[in-house]
Amino acid sequence: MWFVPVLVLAWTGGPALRAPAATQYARNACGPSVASHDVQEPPDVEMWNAPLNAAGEHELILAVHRDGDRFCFRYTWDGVVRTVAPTIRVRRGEHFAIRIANDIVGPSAGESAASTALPPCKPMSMPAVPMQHWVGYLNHIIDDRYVHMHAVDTNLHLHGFEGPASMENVFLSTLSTPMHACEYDVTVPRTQPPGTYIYHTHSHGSSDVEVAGGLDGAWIVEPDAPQLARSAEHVLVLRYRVPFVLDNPFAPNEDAYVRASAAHEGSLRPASPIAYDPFNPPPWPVTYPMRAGGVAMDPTGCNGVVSESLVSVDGADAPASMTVPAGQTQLLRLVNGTSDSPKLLVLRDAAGNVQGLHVVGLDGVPVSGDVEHPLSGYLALKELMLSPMSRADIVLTMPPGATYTLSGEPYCEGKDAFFQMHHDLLRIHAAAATSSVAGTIDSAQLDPSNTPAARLVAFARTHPSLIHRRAITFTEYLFPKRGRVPMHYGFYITDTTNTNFHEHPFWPIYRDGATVPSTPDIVVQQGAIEEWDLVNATMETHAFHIHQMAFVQEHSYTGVPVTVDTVFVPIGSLLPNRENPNYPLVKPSITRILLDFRHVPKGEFVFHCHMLFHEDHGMMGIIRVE
Ligand SMILES: [Cu+2]
Repeated sequence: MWFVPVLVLAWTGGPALRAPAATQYARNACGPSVASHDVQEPPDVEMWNAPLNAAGEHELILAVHRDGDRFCFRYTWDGVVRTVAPTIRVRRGEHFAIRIANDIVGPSAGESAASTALPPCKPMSMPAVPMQHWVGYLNHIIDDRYVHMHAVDTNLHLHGFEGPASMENVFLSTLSTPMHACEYDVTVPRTQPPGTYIYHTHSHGSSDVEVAGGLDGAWIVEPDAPQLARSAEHVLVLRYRVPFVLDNPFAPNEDAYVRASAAHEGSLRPASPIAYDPFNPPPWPVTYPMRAGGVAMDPTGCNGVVSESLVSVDGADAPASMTVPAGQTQLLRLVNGTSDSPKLLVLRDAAGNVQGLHVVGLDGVPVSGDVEHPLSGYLALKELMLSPMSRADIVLTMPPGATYTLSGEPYCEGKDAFFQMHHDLLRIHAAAATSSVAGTIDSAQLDPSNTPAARLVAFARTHPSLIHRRAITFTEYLFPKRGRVPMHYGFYITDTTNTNFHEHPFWPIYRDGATVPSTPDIVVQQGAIEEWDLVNATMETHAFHIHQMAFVQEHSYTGVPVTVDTVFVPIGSLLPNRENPNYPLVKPSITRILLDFRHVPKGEFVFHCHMLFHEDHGMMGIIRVE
């Protein structure tokens, strides 16, 4: 939704979320805010060098703190207390432990306890709240449950991790034990592709506020034999600047518009569900009007009135600045660490000419499929669409004296969403090399029809009877106040292949003693290959992500199939609605992906929208692989 950064500000400033205790303890816990344009790359933590815990595992203890709108991981490394989220480096096949201690509202006992003394963590259960029903997509029933989550719980997700879900179980909560700490015992699968990943907190209902405030960082799976010196690698995390700064201070007050939208939803009368083809769904009225309360939406695109939060590069104000040696191959590990902002990135030289981006890896996965030489092959792209939590590994060799600028390009996230304005994010200067240690590497342009992603698509085309298809639909609403339940959002992700669907928020239910819910929304057989049509029936963009696996996006802005773990889901298109011109119809967009469950460990995990405001408001489902 378009209000995200505004709401981040409003919520975190509101009395409901003020820390109830230990305010003095939390203040300054995240160190000083750095206001500089010089990129300071995050410190490396090599897990194989981490101290041993009581169980004899290499262990990193990350204590989560809050200081106003900022959140941070506080940890000790080499005897120094640090508050910048580390780049966690791991090796394929390696075993280690990460402990998350929850110090948001005060010091946790689990931070200093022996690892063997930590009780197991239990899931965060949803509170008992009444269910309300509304009229939803295609006249189906919405099962709405409103909860207001306080940003006091936290946990850990290793985004892109392909091992068992039990090792980074996001259903668990640090607040579920008296010690307020969870220990994650992780073994990196030998088959985990070498590349750039991201870790972040995943506490349902507060992930947006926490990740927007700083609770994410890169984790890197090292190749078995490095192709480049570490000094030629650069970890560049795009994050909101905190304190938040809006880039359009002229946005009007949209309160009346919001109220009109909610009142409209409340006025809809139940009607018979209409018959439909899940894979060719009919147009359906939008949730939000074209005009209300003096705010008029532009039907051709963005209203242009909604502010976006400025982003930083590794905490440096944009345009940030870095210097690299000329004539030597550099590996840029670009990470979109914003909670809600897809970024369309372009690289230009000083004369404004677009430079091809040589992408060797997307979302950690080498585009060539060559896990022994992950930098050996690249796709040349003119632009890069990075959804929240998406990563791109780029090789770059610059001529002496050159300056290239990486910018976020203007584009419209949809009638009901942000207008992304142009921002120069990073200037890269090439200085004469002072050493000849790191040279150039051979990286060849790939034949896009012969990547692993292209081969899986070709297999699916020639074996349609082996492919199980689903339609997964994104919808969103504003509901009016009813009784004691205030006006609120509902965001849903629904398997609409099932023609008896009910839109409903993420709502896990656990049997006694269980650490995963017994209420999956989707059940998949291990060994299956599935094709999912991601149906966007809204006028704002979403970002699909599923845990424990990467998947293939069949068609993308790149023009070729690519393997990713997070995918941009563009808006539908508007059509006139004769019955109610103020609520035009949306012809849904369809983004098609292939999911190969042949090597996905059995278990329960989640799929969700990675616009974290949406996830927190329900747009998440539970999958069981059995
Ligand atoms: Cu979304």
